Amino acid sequence: MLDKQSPIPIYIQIEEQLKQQIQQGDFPIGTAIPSERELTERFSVSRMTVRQSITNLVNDGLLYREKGRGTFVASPKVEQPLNGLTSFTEDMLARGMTPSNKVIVFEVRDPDADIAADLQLADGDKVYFIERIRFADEKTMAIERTYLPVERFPGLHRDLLHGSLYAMIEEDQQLKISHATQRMEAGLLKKEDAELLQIQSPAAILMIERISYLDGDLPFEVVRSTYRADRYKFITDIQR
Ligand code: 16G
Repeated sequence: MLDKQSPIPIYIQIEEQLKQQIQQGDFPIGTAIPSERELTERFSVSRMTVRQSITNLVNDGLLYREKGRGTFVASPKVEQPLNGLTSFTEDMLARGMTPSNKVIVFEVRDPDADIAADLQLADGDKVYFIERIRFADEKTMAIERTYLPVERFPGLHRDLLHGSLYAMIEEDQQLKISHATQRMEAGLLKKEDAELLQIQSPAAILMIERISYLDGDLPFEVVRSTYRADRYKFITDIQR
């Protein structure tokens, strides 16, 4: 099964074979792959070699490890287009997944200078700070930290945020969301966020900051999101 004469390193050949088996459905989503010991015997290679192949597949998000339990086949990543201004709820529903949220923090605060500038606030204006964990089919996907101007949404309370923020703005408040600017960068999961997302650190994340505007160029939210890199793939259509 392995070609020991090939210039392709053995651990990569094993990785490719396991990948193929995952893609063919030989190991269905959520099931354990054979143990390191079994794979070592099957391929007649060292445990180090097998471990390297598995680590690569874990890093690519095809497998995940659970301490003391084994290595399992991960669900395929969510493919998230970056060119539409959609909400988390809309995105998950469009994929046939069930979105849910957990509001961790809801409070009124004095904004930092950068948030105040992005939201074009006047001196003394306050913001709601909302920290939510976002789930799809009960699995953690992202943490969103949202800042909204209190003045634009008087009377907002925690219970309204168990559903969609955008639906609340557009349907309840009858406001028109028009456009947004996003910045994205790679990062490593912080310890406190690992607990919220119920995953082990170190893990790769994608940090997205979105400033969104209502009709008339009025900024209404700054959102700093931490997306699980093992659950997301971002896509854009580009033209020339
Ligand atoms: C998305 C947006 C976020 C927005 C949220 C509303 C990104 C990076 N972020 O997650 O800015 O606040 O959707 O979702 O796409 P909701 O209407 O489901 O609460």
